[in-house]
Amino acid sequence: MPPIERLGTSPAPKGCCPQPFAKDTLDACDTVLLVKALTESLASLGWTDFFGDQLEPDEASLVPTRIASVHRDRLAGLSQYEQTDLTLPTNANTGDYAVGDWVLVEPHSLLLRRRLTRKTVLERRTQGGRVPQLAAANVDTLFIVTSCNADFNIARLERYLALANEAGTTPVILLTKADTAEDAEAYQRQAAALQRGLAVVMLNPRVADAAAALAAWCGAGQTVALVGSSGVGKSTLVNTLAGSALQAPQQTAGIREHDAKGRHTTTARSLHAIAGGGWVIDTPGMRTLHVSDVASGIDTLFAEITELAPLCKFRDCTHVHEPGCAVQAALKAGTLDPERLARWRKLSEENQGNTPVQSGPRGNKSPGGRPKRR
Ligand SMILES: Nc1nc2c(ncn2[C@@H]2O[C@H](COP(=O)(O)OP(=O)(O)OP(=O)(O)O)[C@@H](O)[C@H]2O)c(=O)[nH]1
Ligand SMILES: [Mg+2]
Ligand SMILES: [Zn+2]
Repeated sequence: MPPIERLGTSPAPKGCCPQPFAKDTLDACDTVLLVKALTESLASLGWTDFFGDQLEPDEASLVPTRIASVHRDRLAGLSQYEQTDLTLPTNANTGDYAVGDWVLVEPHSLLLRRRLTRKTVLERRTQGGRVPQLAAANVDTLFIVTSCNADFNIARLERYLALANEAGTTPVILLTKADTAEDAEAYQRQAAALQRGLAVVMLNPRVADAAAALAAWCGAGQTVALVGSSGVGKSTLVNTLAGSALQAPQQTAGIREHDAKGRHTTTARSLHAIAGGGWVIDTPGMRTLHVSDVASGIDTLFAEITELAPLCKFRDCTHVHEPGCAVQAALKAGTLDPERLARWRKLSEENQGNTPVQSGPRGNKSPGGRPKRR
């Protein structure tokens, strides 16, 4: 992995012991300045008190490191001092870590000692997969990228939104390839109607202006991640956000003309510095997105339905045939879109079907009771 220059400090030689903890060689004033400078640089990597508060007193000599890329057999990390491959603890699997994770590393051996609890985690279930796959961790904003062409699919965008809501990240829809569409505004209108207060940004990832259009969500200490189908322009946008400092651009490739499908050019997740501050995570294009354990994410997405449910006569109303159903009443009154209700029903049912049922102490079953992995 090439050095990331924006960190400002020249990387220490591999395995070199970081110095912030050798305080006895400095006077008190130097120590305060040094600790302040290091904290600022850690903060620019996305470190906050949320992670600092997790450190135990005997962990002061370990180096906080952010996972920069995850491969099948190797993990790369980024600290204030260097970028380096990390040594995994025995029996650990690279699949246990997500790009964006904070871990504590031994300075000499580069042994990964412990992962810190995540503030947010994006995970998805693959078809038939028992354990959800980790997409990215500690992400502040999820850029859901789609194009103004055959890739644009409302039901799929709603799945991404449910995932982002559940993960606690702010979703923003990015619409690319407006230059190839006849009526790009129609795509923008449809996207904006998907969730209350949802930001939708139309941009061309190939031009430098794209960075300015996203400045509100980027900046020092912020982490954004890009998700979406193959070929929508995620890696092109990473290269534009990284700007001229980028030494090894992400590979990009044209799409198939006849159906606008991409070629799955990106195959691993990776973290990149944004020229104006902050970090962006590139991810491989997803073919399908199955939902599981995202009940509250669905509630936020379909707020107009969620809000009506308590007004129904029966607490367990299915909003299909029950008397006194506020949802059916809204449908009849024309204040609720029947297509939204149909998609809410389909997504909720799929989510319930995929969410493990937990048995309580008396054998009571409660859906969605699985404790969240963080
Ligand atoms: N005309 C036009 N082309 C674009 C735009 N955005 C991206 N492209 C092109 O779309 C193609 C695919 O872009 P990539 O950045 O490789 O797409 P990706 O989302 O990273 O794809 P995967 O890595 O396969 O998931 C490239 O040829 C880009 O130049 C746009 O707004 N307009
Ligand atoms: Mg890509
Ligand atoms: Zn009802």
